[in-house]
Amino acid sequence: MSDRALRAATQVLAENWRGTYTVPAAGLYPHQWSWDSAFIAIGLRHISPRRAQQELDAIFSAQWDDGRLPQIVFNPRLDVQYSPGASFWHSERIPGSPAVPTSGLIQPPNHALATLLVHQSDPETSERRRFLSRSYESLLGWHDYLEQRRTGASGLVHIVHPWESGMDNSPFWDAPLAAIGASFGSDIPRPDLNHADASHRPSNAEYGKYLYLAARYRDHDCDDRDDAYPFILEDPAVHALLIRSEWAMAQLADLLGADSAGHRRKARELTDALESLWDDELGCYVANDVVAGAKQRFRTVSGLIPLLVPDLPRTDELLRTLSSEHFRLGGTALVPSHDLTAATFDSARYWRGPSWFNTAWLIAEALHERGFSDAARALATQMADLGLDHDFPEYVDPHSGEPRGTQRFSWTAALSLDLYE
Ligand code: 9YW
Repeated sequence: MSDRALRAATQVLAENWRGTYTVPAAGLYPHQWSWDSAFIAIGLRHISPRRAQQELDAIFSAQWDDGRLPQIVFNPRLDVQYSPGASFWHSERIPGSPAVPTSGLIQPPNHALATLLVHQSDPETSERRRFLSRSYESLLGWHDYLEQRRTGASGLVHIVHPWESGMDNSPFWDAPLAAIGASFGSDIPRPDLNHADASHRPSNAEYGKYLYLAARYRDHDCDDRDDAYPFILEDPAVHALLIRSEWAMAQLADLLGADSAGHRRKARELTDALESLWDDELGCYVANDVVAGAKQRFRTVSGLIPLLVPDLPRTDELLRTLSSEHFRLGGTALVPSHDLTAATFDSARYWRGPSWFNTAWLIAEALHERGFSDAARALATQMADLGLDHDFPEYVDPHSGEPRGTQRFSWTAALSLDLYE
């Protein structure tokens, strides 16, 4: 990689480092986010394996007694800068919460995958710090939580809030949110709008529903036992990342001399369950609304991420969809978060069209592993160029490549380091 690119990305990660973890972006996201940290660690391992381990240690040390890894670990001193913060969740009042203030929700399970990659980058430091054995114990609890408390009769893991998908305002959530009559009310704090253009962010109506659901989940002590809870969704990317992480668990178990057969068995069972989210007409996986019993039939990048799953029966169809007019791989900036031809597509607004760097990295990885090295390299080069040219944006307009959201965004910088290997 060029010295300039290395220096620029390293600088962003240094600015956003808070001693034991990295914030996603200094103004907009001033706390630690769970799946961000895993992506950030994947990049950090190239400049400091020790810091990459600390990044994951910090999220593991906020684990709840039931095994969940929280969506956000708050810095309580910055409560007014982000909503909803520590004073909304009051996690200290919830049984089984950790010593540090956190959100009660979760984010997609990319942590075992990150742990494996971080360990492999410097096994000696990892051994000295007992990183692998400590992380493996936390990850066992995390996957148990997902596979026991968050998996229904379908065998698919489910989320209880759009934030848990990591793709907050995806069209997948439109109908399920519309079906919820209640909202949080009109007095909705939006400190995010001090840092990003309102037309790039979710709407106030969406935020009303987000806060309503978060308050309801919190008021039931985040115990996953609210029978009439109105938002239970099965999402292809969340499920695919769990499968991929279960395969990573098998490798971690082998490295530790533990039993790996159970992990492989689970990974295969989870892969079988994924088939029920396949939509033949759309040529991708879709989300399922468990409450309404209705598929959410949209093409989104979430429905392509199963490409990362080993031995996936739908690989050829997914590759066709990725190259089709709907996502135009190679003919547009990165991979759009939503179908370019859909009426619901919006090139600027968050997860309804813009291209994100974490999902591009996941797709590039999948292409690389499947032997499409040219396509993988082209995507990687695009990621690196767009990152450097636009000061590491949060996301970009898929048509123009123009930056959207905030800038100096940590996973954009971190993952660009990974691609220059
Ligand atoms: C928010 C931190 C997070 C990401 C999510 C992204 C966004 C938080 O930012 O959610 O306030 O909307 O959607 O994937 O983890 O970078």
